[in-house]
Amino acid sequence: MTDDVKPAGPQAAPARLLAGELWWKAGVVYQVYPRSFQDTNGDGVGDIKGVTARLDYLAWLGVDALWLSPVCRSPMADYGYDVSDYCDIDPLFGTLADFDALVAEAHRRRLRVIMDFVPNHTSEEHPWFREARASRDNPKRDWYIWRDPAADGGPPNNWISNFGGPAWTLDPATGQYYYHAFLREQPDLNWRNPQVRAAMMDVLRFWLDRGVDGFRVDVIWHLMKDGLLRDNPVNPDYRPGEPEINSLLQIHSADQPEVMQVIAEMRAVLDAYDARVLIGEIYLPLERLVAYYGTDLSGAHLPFNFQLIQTPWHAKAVADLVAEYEAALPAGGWPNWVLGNHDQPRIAARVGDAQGRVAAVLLLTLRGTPTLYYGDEIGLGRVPIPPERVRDPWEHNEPGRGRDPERTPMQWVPGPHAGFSTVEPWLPLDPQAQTGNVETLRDNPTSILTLHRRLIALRREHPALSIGAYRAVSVSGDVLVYERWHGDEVVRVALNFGHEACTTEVPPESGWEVLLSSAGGRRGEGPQDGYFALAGDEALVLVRRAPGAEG
Ligand code: TEU
Ligand code: CA
Repeated sequence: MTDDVKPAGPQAAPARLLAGELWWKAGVVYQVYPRSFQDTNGDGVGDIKGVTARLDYLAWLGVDALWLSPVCRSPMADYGYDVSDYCDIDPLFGTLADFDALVAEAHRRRLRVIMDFVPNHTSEEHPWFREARASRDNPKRDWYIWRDPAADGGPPNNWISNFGGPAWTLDPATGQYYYHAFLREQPDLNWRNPQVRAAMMDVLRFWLDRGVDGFRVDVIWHLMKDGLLRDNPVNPDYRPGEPEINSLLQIHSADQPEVMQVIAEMRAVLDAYDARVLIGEIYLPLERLVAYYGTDLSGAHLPFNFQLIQTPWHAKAVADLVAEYEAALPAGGWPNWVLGNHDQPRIAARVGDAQGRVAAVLLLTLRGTPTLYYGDEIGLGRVPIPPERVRDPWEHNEPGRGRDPERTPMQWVPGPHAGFSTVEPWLPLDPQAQTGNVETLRDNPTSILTLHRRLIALRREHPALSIGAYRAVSVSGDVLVYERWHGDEVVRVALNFGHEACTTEVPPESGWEVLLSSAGGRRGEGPQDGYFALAGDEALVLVRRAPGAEG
């Protein structure tokens, strides 16, 4: 058997449009940060036509859905997470027609499109907020969260912005403060107001009617705040150097029980359409996270599970995490796993290039929907950002917290600007772009890109990996072992989180063989005296074939 992976056009990919909700259960989601995927008009910023131009690549890679970070109209104070019109595309990214073409072209390739929905706050330039701030008795005033100053003239309570500094800004003209969980340019909507809810449900329908396959809902756990806006208590475990937001326990500013009702309303809107998905962005501890599946699964289909981002990179810690997560899931709740996104240091930067391969095997073999962050499949690491090129406002507020290093342009070819643009891009390219790019890596049988493509293909070939059950096997030293099974097929995964070579034992039944090694090669290899060798930083995917079965 050989390990060759030949590039193939989308026509060579097996059918991937799965019936009903299976598409988001068995499929792989790929996050595109549109500013950084592909520029087509030479302004150094990625655009929608660029995403469309790269759909063949996504089909070749084998993913099932793309999630697009925000492309709606925005003054870009937070790079699209500050929306000034929910029903239009920002001219920087293109037009509604470009968007429709993207959806049509994606669907033609059997790729689903998931939009980013940012309902917690608007831009300060949204017409709703312009009206709201016009006067205290404006009909839209109550669409946002306004309060009189405290007795000393300061903010109404002690809440802190997620980007540092106060979460309240005084509007001098009307003499009241408005609340913003993020930038002052991102006023929070008042989700207790039924008109706000109705308007936002209409936004969902607007995009559903255009054919989008689902939403990733930004900071969904933030939508409802304490009705009395009580002070948050001080965090006794806060250590200097952490983001300022961690100095308070966010018990009153987010994660209120009333939010479940809002999410159920969103779900009801989606459920009136066929097989659309609702994904919630939620940074909460496990026991709170799983509440977002909702009573009788009336909540988010997939409350994003960021636990792998927050757990130390050790076999035992990851084993414990998987066990806790599997145990915490509600009956019928479908798991999901995330290794990185546009807010988090890249996986290769966190664990190194060698363990980055182990991480890819983990992400794509655990039970649950994986979300892959663009660029991780070519091994992008932390890209250095010179001070004069900083873009993220968080970096200006709290130096060191900036998210630019994980938002740099995708690298397509070894040529100028890595094929991302014809001009200098909005953020610098990885200095290693000449070697770390799609064209260079795609025909290399041992590249990180080939590893991703093979893992995604394996999930399609082996239902044990995409929809099979999960069973923990062992954790000993640096090696974590688990199994996935479906029908009579058993797939076993052994991950070496250490740099030293070791071995992993398989049960005495015959028929074990290697399906994939993170290092490439070894396919079809059997055990030696009941053991498989594991190199340092190597992960193996094994399969047990019934004796006599063809491989
Ligand atoms: O992020 C929410 C959010 O909580 C993160 O910024 C978080 O504070 C941090 O990254 C956790 O380590 C979402 C978007 O993903 C982000 O890009 C936006 O800036 C933010 O909401 C505001 O819309
Ligand atoms: Ca552009």
